[in-house]
Amino acid sequence: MRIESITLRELHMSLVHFFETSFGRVYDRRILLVTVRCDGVEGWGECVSEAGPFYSSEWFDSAWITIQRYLAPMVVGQTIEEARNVAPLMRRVRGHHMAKAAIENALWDAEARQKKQPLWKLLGGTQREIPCGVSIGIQDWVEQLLDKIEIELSAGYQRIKIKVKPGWDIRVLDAIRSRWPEITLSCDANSAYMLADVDHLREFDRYNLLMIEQPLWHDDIYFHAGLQKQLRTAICLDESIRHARDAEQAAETGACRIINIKVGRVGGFSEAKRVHDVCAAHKIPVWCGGMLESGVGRAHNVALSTLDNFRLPGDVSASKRYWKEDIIEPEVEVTPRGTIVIRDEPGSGYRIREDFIEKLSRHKEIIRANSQVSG
Ligand code: OSB
Ligand code: MG
Repeated sequence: MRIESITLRELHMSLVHFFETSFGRVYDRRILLVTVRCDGVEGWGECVSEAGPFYSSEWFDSAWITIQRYLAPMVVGQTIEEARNVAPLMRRVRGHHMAKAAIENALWDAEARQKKQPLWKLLGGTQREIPCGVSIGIQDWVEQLLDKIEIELSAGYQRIKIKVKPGWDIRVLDAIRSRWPEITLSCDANSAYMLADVDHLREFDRYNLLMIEQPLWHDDIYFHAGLQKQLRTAICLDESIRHARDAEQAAETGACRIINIKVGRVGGFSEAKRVHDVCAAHKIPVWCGGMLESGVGRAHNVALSTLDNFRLPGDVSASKRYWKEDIIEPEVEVTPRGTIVIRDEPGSGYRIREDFIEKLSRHKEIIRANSQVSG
């Protein structure tokens, strides 16, 4: 595959409902789309960095400029055998996983289209229907949250995950369990607690949770291992798993019993597959996390979720939960059984609505061969 050019686009899309985590509330998203052109075929990827450096140190502008100044010049004009061979070309840049993933994933998309194969097969997936859960943000009132849970349960979702933080946790879990003693329920702290909160965190054990996600620091594994020994509830790591070696370390230290894989966080499909394989070897089930993606990233999450160790419902849910109108066709839909049925068309299985994307675009930049790597 000869990489002829990389196009960056910035789109603005309003969320149907605001989304609040322990680090803040968002109403809309700046979507960064990456298009690669190889041998006349286009592949699409989405950079999942958020508008600000809160979930991770990467954010929209840092990703854009890192791709423009460093990553794109390292790969444009190069010829690679397969999409997974692009990661070594970008290795000199440290970190910036979400920026790298957008390029690598766009190349996987292009490779699948070139080979007229579904992306999920190219990735090595086996599951033809994937289980879905939802992630519900912090609300203004508990009643509002209960109403939302009711809606998602009626839609068929197999697992409800709520965001928690000090002051929005025990009282909320209590209200949910009083109404629904049996549903599959988890919570995500996005690093809102400290080791000194261990007694408080032990109260979570009363609610029969499937897991508690990332209770402590975003970059910690060691202290999570200490915490896991003191909790009955399984810890799931999200933020602190940046690559396969982190997953290995988490498994060996007993820092968690479950891992959430976000393809952007680990730097692309090839590393996501390695994290998946390390977890499988250690009998740690994984599930696919979400970053409020547009259809482009969502379709990639769907494809990744077909790998066989994705054994728990992911945060991969229907387009309409996020957007009035998505940029792919058909939109991602969830069955009344709370699953997504995998599509068999070549590529991601979803058509990119280029006209609509053009209408939503605020900025566009094309990087072609001969541009120099700065610095
Ligand atoms: O921690 O999983 C997270 C969204 C933004 C940043 C971090 C997280 C999330 C979600 C949303 O939980 C999952 C989704 O896309 O629905
Ligand atoms: Mg999380």
